Amino acid sequence: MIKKPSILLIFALCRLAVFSQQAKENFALIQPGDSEAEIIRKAANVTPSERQLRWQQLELTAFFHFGINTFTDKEWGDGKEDPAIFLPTALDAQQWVLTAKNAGIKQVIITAKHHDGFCLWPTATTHHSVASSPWMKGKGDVVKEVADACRAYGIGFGIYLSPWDRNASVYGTDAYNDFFVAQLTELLTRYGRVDEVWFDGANGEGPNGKKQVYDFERWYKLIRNLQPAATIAIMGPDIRWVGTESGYGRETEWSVIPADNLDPAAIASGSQQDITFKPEGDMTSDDLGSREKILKAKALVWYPAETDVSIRPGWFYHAKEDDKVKTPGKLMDIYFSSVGRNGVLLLNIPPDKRGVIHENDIANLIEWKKEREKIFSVNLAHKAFTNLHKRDRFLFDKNYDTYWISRKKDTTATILFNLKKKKTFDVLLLQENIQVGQRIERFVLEYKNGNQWIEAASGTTVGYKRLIRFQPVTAKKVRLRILSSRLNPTLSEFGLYKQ
Ligand code: FUL
Ligand code: CA
Repeated sequence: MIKKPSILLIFALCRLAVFSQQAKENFALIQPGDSEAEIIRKAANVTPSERQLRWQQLELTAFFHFGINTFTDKEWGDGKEDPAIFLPTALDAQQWVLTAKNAGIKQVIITAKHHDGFCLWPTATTHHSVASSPWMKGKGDVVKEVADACRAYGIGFGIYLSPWDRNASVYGTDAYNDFFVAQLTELLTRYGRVDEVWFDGANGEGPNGKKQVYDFERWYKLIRNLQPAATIAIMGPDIRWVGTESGYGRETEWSVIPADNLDPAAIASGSQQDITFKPEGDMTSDDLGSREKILKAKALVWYPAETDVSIRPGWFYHAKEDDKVKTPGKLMDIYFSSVGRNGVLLLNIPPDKRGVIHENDIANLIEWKKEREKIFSVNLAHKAFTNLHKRDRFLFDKNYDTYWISRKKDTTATILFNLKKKKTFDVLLLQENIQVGQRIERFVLEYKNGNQWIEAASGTTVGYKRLIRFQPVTAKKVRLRILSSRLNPTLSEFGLYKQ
């Protein structure tokens, strides 16, 4: 007679299956005796968690900074504002989300509460909210309007909830952590799926101001529990601030960087992606993840860069900045320097006092989108003959999941592209498959002129996406030389374009 397997045995088998699937992790511990080669091998095998991968592939996301500051014409409110001044005359969150969508943006984040403490949703935690305003006779909910519009248009939805709160009377006491948890709980349970939670590190209290110890760990656990797919950004475990608010990321941008506070005991309880702490260490210098840095590390994490910038000088809308909206050319430059440097762009588009996005912003966004489409619609290398045999078609199939990978022992590679005829191009696109790991350390693009190979462009890291602009080149034979890589490199896509 066949004995029924015990529940315990089934449970044990299930766990085994889960663990074997999780061979890929978004962290690695470095042991004291690890050789240089072993550390490099570990770094090359760190990969994004599912939520980090989804977020990276969005490429373009938007912020909507809107709130009491929109009506006081300020950037930072002091929390003493009268909710009676919050009175948008024609608020239309569908217009906001559609504006973003028409610009090619895939996810938006609403400032549910900025530093002034004014809540854009009718919270039970404070009277300092839209419920106390004349807008819709106190029956309105901006967060809901945005969430509903996102769902209607198939756009990701995220919330910004400022830890620093200049209105809450409990700020500076233990009770504030309960207050914050109550606010988060409302936001994470009332509006359906939340894709990103953005915690700002800003605090202007100064040396004599209120001191608040944030119970981040409790907040992270709550988010993982209520919205497991949401990435937690900036003061959080999943996404790192690139380090400036200019829109320009690093030339060399590693998504795998040291995290010296990664605790082996915490890791034993699960993978880093579900461990609820923010990696610590140097996050703003020029070099975060070079060999020199990782060789000194105690642990490594996948902690990718988000590049936030406003389409206007300020984060909130000011009529006096209507003629200072970033031009399509400037937005393009930012695109190449954020998305094109292994980052995700978080572009702020602040709605005005009417509660709509101003026509100047819309015009520039649409033009920017058109110009992007013009550049990237035709890959001039498409179906070029290469020296890669069968795997070459993966480079041009517009499918990120299919990729070329060099032989296991190769940490350099030369890929020859024989274009069908002479073409003129001035933009290079490279994408590594980060589901395998970020590996490429140095590359050069060359073209053949007579008998000579001449450099057109060169760079260091690639990561999820690398874009480089260069002087126009006309050639039939082109080659990409990967000069250095951590283990064998991959390429999901290769592109040559003309601006
Ligand atoms: C900063 C804040 O102080 C600004 O007001 C804005 O929200 C920006 C995105 O982050 O830290
Ligand atoms: Ca591909």
